Amino acid sequence: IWQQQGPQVDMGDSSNKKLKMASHDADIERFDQAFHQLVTELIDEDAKNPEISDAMVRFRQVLEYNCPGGKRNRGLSVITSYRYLVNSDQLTEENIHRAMVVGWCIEWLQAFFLVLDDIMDQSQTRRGQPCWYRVEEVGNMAINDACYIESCIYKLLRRFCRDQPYYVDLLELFQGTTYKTIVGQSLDLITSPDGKVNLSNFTEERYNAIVKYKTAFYSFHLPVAAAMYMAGITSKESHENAKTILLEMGRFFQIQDDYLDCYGDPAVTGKVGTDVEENKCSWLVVQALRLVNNGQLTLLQENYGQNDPTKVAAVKQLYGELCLQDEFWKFEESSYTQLMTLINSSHQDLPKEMFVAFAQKIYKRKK
Ligand code: DMA
Ligand code: MG
Ligand code: MG
Ligand code: MG
Repeated sequence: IWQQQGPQVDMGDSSNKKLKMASHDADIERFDQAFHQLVTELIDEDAKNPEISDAMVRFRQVLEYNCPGGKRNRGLSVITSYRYLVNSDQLTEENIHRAMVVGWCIEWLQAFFLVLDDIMDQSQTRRGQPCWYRVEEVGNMAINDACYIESCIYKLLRRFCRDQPYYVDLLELFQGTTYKTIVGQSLDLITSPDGKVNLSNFTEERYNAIVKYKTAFYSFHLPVAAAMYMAGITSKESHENAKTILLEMGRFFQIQDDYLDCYGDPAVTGKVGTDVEENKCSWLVVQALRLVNNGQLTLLQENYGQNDPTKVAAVKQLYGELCLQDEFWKFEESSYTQLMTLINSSHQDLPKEMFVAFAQKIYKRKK
């Protein structure tokens, strides 16, 4: 449906498109295979050192439990974007493999954030299995495991990209993006203090800042910016233009995540929501605050942000009375149209279909 709605996007030369898309399924298969090779690459050498081999046995488990099993949208976007950005003579086996490594580095970065996010958000499940910190005998050790996962990113980049002209750009991009995400997580956490419900902190402005920093940079800007550097695109203007579109997509993605926290099917999303209990500045509560009357505001104040199923149910019932699902569907429609307009109106050298392909992966998602 989405393809038929909103402004049409010029897809460019269709034969070229076919060539680029033909490899998509094969890319997914190769991407998944590359995972095991990268784990071996990271673990095997140190596993031979008897002084530290016990830690390596653990870290192999850490990686296998936490890095795969997701949608892999972020990692795969590096490869898809790279295909859109380079000439076919640059699409060598080696270059594609390096794009896969960088794609996995983003999945590693995501795993690092999620292991910690689940501790901070007191979540129970992730990707259909218990959150890592909840696995027996893991507990607080998950904190060091997360640090290990992050350190792998730089091992992989060094091992596979050190001789490439874009190596330093990639390093700075990963480090800069990590910093922004940490800032976003901090804003998220200080806006949802334990046991101190203050709904007046939940403004649109604060909401936009949280989601831009905690989600949009690492999930949307990072994969495409990485592919751009790998393709030799360093112009500041091109990077700024791409960033504008990608941050808008990222904002929409986190709004969906907030919607799914309440209305998603845990069997599909693989996680059970905790936003109401955890006093989160979620898109839903921000919309609710826009729509409530005085009585409903009091109800919200008395029931939000507490670990009590009856109170959580009261909040969700209020969401129902305020028709927040309809609000979301309306928002999803208009957001898609707005994004396509933004993509079409941007005067830049980058292929529009690269952005459209990314957008089509996320709109109307159920997980
Ligand atoms: C996630 O926000 C952000 C990061 C950086 C992991 P969230 O807590 O809403 O994510 P989830 O719903 O997946 O726990
Ligand atoms: Mg969370
Ligand atoms: Mg969180
Ligand atoms: Mg969430």
